[in-house]
Amino acid sequence: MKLVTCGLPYANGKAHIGHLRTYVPADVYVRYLRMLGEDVVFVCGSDCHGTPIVVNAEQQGLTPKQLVDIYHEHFKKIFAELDIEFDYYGRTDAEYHHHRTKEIVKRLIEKGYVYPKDIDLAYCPKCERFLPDRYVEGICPYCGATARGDECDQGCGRHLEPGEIKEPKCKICGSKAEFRSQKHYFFKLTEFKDFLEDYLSKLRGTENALNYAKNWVKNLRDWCITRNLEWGVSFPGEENLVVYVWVDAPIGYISFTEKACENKGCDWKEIWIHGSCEIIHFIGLDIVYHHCIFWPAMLKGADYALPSAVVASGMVKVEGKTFSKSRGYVVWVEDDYLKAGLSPDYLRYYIVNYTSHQKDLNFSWEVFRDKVNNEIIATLGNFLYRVLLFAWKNFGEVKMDDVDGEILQKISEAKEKIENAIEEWEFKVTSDAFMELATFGNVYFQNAKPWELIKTDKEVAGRVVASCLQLAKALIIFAYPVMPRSMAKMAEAVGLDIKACKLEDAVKVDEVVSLKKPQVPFEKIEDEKLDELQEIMEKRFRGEEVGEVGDTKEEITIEDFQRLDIRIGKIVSAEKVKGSKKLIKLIIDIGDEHRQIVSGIAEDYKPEELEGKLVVVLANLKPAKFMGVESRGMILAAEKDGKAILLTLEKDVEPGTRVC
Ligand code: B3M
Ligand code: ZN
Repeated sequence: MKLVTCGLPYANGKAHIGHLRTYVPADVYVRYLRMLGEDVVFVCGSDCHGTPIVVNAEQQGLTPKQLVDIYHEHFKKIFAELDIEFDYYGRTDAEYHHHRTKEIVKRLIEKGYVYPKDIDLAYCPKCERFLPDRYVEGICPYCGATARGDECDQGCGRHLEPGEIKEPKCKICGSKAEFRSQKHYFFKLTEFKDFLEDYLSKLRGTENALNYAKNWVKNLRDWCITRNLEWGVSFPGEENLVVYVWVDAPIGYISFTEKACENKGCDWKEIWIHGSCEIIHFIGLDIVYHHCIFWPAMLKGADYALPSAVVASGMVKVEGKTFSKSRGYVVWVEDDYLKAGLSPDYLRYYIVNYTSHQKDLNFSWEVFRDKVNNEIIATLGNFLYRVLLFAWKNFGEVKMDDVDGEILQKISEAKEKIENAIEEWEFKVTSDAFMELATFGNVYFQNAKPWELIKTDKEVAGRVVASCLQLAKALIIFAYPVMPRSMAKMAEAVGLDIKACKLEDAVKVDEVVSLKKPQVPFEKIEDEKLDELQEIMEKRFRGEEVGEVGDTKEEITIEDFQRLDIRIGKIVSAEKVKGSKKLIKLIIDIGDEHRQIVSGIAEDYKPEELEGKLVVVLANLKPAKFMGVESRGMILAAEKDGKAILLTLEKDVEPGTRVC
């Protein structure tokens, strides 16, 4: 058995093509492994903790849980639409995950690998709180660049330990932070130096990951594993601390395996305790340190099994520019791609086929157009459709007793290429192998001219068709892991149960093949659509607002609408929430009661402007807490240039009046 995992996306924003760089190849890999007869468990899940999520939630006027719910569902949907099929897709804020994390941390404590130490941490006197990680901004002590609390993201890229940052400033209120001493807990990473050196000399995976890791292991420091936050897995024995997100996130690989095994009826301990399976991590190149240094040391310290391979994908560029959401060098999976109605298979093929898994991938619509038109449609699609249509029309059933030896030879060669490439995580080589086979098929069909032969000698034509059908079957099998949706469609036409197929079925010759009318394998993309997508991308580069392709919400019924309790309320009092730039606490008269509602409008309205105003209130929204302040309901506003404009009334009415 093998376990394959993917780095956990933060449930903190929408999926973009940079995410897919890891997930698509991992899914392709798992599908190939299964076609090689391997038993595979494939897991991933949302990374729900960490300061970016807490900060972001606060800025959007949501609780961390609410924010995480939104993006967890988003990622699940994206993965389903791209046919990335995990055996289990979990979330790290789930009870079972907290349980496993605490168990492991307790074990590390018991075994003497964790010690307390007083350190000087950034503290905001105005907000009266310690400032973990992204709550603080300052100067990198190593290179002098502007950095955030846990990482020098704009300079040397180093991981920063709490207390290291110079000239700290509070990210929430902007005031100058001071240093105050506080007790935190450290993991004795330095004790694992010899172990790690030996481990890394045996670890398999892509060269990019292994080379970096071998360099870093020379310079280890103990690692602070606690943070001052409320959101996260609480640190055993310390009520006010949670474990650092990079302690609990990789433990998700274990807790999600437990869940996957529950469903599949296998034993997770075989994988994670007894070490009788291979564990293969697919990650992005930016998180090699965490996976090759912190993680194996933690596992070793807690007596868990160790990963066998770390496979790191290269980074993603957009039109040759370094990926950057803030600069607009980004392609959103849902808004830009799926909503344009494009087949998931095109993007899967692009990601796998553009370059070696380890190298940087460049996304451009121009290359996309070329790959879809010339490779997917004109080469693979053309061969499959021509052969299957011709065979169905002229034969219906084809006797396979005389398949050309040259064809079988070519199929075997391609199969071998694919098998070797899978071993090396070189998915470009696998996809090139089936595309070359399709090119060969087109030439073969064209030269043999069965459409002429059939007029003079149906038997000879039948042999050509049988050979081409064998080749078509092989192509469907070989291409299925990369383009599952289209190949499943093609498999139906030749009566293949594709889900049960193994790679070796490509060289097995059946007695007869009965054909059904084939569907067109791939839809052509209109030039206008690609031009539109190109235009959206360029607009975003220029920093202009971009409407989504097909930006409308689904229809609802009047009953759906009637479930909303919307009424008029009168603001009785308003005050700013302590320690927040955006939040205001309102007491609103909604007829039968005075409601407390927290709203993110403090940058657009002063409290004194609000008192006495009539507003529109959604009264039956689930209660939530913002920065510890309870909110029961929401007031409605329009948004213009990032500013809130409150909805109010044309004539005065009594508070509590229904909106219908
Ligand atoms: N949530 C996402 C990243 O840094 C982070 C990965 C966790 S993997 C255990 O790419
Ligand atoms: Zn502050």
